Amino acid sequence: MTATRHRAAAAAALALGLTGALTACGDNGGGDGGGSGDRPELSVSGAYIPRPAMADMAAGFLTVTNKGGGADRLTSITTPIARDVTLHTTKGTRMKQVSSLDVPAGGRLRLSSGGDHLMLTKLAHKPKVGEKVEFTLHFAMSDPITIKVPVEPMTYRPKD
Ligand SMILES: [Cu+2]
Repeated sequence: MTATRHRAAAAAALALGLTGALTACGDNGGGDGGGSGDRPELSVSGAYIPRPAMADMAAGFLTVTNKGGGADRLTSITTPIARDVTLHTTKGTRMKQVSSLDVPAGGRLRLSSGGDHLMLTKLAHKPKVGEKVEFTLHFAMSDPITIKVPVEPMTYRPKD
């Protein structure tokens, strides 16, 4: 049972190209012990929600920076203010819902006005300027990260 499970996990890790995860299984007697060199190291900055025009839908923007040597993916976001949060990419003027967004190793995932974004629907209430909304970001590899996201005026643009 355990061996089967382990093999399944190893196969899954292989399929994803996660050699670091395999080393962590400890079967190969490798000497370097893994370290953090091939793992993602994430932080979140610049998050905000523009005050929505409508009562039932809002957008969200933020940046996830990855200082680690391993890639990760943002897979979902949960928040008390919305029953549904979806991830959208924007190509030109077309918006498409996706199941995850890449956070490249040594790079960042930037969600910004006019680009990729979060869509909050089924709102518990309409967010007000000055309010802080809790977001929990879920990733394929890393532990969840919880942040407080300020609601900003519709015209707000981040400085960078
Ligand atoms: Cu959208």
